[in-house]
Amino acid sequence: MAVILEEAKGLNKELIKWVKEVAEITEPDEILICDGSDEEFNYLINILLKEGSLIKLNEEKYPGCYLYRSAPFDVARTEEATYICTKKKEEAGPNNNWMEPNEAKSKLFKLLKGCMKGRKMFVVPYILGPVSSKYSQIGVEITDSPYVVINLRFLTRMGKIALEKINETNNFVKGIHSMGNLDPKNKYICHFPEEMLIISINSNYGGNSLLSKKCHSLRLASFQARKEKWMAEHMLVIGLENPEGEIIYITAAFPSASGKTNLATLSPSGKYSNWKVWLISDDIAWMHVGNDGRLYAINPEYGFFGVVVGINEKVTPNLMKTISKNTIFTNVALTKDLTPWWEGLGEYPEELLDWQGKPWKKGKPAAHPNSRFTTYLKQYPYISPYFEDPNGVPVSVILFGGRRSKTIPLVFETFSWEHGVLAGAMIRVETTAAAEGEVGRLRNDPMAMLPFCGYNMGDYFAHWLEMGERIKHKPRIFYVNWFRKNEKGKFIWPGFNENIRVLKWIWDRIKGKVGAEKTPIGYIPRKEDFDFEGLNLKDEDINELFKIDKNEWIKEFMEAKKFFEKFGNRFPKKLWDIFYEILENLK
Ligand code: OXD
Ligand code: MN
Repeated sequence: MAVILEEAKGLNKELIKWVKEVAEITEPDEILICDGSDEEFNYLINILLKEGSLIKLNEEKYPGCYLYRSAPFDVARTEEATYICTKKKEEAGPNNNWMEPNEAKSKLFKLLKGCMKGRKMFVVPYILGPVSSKYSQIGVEITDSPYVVINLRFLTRMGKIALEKINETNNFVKGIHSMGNLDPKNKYICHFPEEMLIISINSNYGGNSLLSKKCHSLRLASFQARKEKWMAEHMLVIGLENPEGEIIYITAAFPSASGKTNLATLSPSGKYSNWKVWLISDDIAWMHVGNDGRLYAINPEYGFFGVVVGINEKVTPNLMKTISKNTIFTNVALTKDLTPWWEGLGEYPEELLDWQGKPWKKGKPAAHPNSRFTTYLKQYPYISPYFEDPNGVPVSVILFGGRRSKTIPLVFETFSWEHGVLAGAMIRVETTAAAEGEVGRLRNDPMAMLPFCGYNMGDYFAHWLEMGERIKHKPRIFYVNWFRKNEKGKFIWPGFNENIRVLKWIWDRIKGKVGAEKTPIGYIPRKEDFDFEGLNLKDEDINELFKIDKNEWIKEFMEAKKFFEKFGNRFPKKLWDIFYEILENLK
């Protein structure tokens, strides 16, 4: 059970000093050091139940599950309020909001002054990555939000185990979070990568407040990874096993709410039921070059914080099983049976409370489109036996992708690592509800990292190229798009579990079993090598799925050019060379 600071034994001196400094500014009533025990979890749950923001769900149907309702205006990541505070503005780059560190701190400390009066301060030590891995890192999040603490318990290895590690290393990332008064005008999520410090105030939404996730695992980690020559990426990691029991490991970078969780939890069925997809990560990968010259990936996280909308028994049965116990649902609807409900689960029930707890009205969303579930990755039936391997898994394939209704074919293979880097850098996708702002607008989102790269993306592209030089056995890079639409505006590709067919083609490519058709933008499948059987796709649909319209692609390149030019001479010349070579071929 969490103990008050004064009674905590064997605490790291540096940690005590910092906690006291933060407490002096924020003035909490009590400081509690979290140990991650069940008792502590129940204590926190009771605080939220009493406060009324949490509801216990039907214990018979959803054992150990709760529904949390957030403030209605605090439901997604706020990119406008997210800053990288490096000494020099160019370090943050045109891809980030920037504030000078001292200016940021003086603004933030004013907001933090006395913000925890009448509240408890929770000190949450956590480990990112398998406990015994040399690639793992430790962080401590100070927060006044019990919701944050219960989420961190799922998402990280937190509490006692992390406190013990801090004493071994004396080195940890510092995160300060306060819900403040949730004032949207004074919301800030600030990163100080040169000091490994994060300060977030006035939001309780996961991506803004669970500092281990985007803030530490991606923004700070990507900054550090460049210096130390490894990679922190917004990528899922899976093992693909064929019927003979051979496995290859695949990572995939798709922008937020674009199907990463679905691919990570793909359940092959029908004629592919003798294939398996093993889950290692649904959102983030940390990758290092191993002694054997291959690229190895670990998942820094311990749990899911995934989008719920669309999950159901039919298409995502294993995921449905995973979230039917020990899960925190945020901003879903509620049936009169006290079970959670969201769009995609099935027919609308007769009686339903929407995500704000009001009677649901026809025509309106019942669950928020960015409603989430938080649970342990280990609850997933096909969690990889290598999930906790301290060395990680060797990556053979990297996928890029995103939501595009036009232009991008179902799948293409890039010509080389460098061309793969260019393809990743050219990702342009339709925006989703995971971030505040307009949904469905096309924006550049290189490697799905635009909101998460903690430094200048010009340098980030150069880092990818440099990593390519260091990796002797490079993963092959492919690009996928499940979301192409036909003239009638309908999705052509069935997606979901049928995506196994695309993975099978990729498998055959890297095993050298099939050839491919060379186009100016990469290799696409020959129709005879790709399994369309049983999908009832018309020839014209198949043609559309793989169509490379040169004019549309030239436009795509022109859009990329505008974007790349923002990075001036930090954009690698090597990528310009490949860019113009392909553009010439398109013409
Ligand atoms: C997430 C996101 O929550 O990308 O994973 O927004
Ligand atoms: Mn994500």
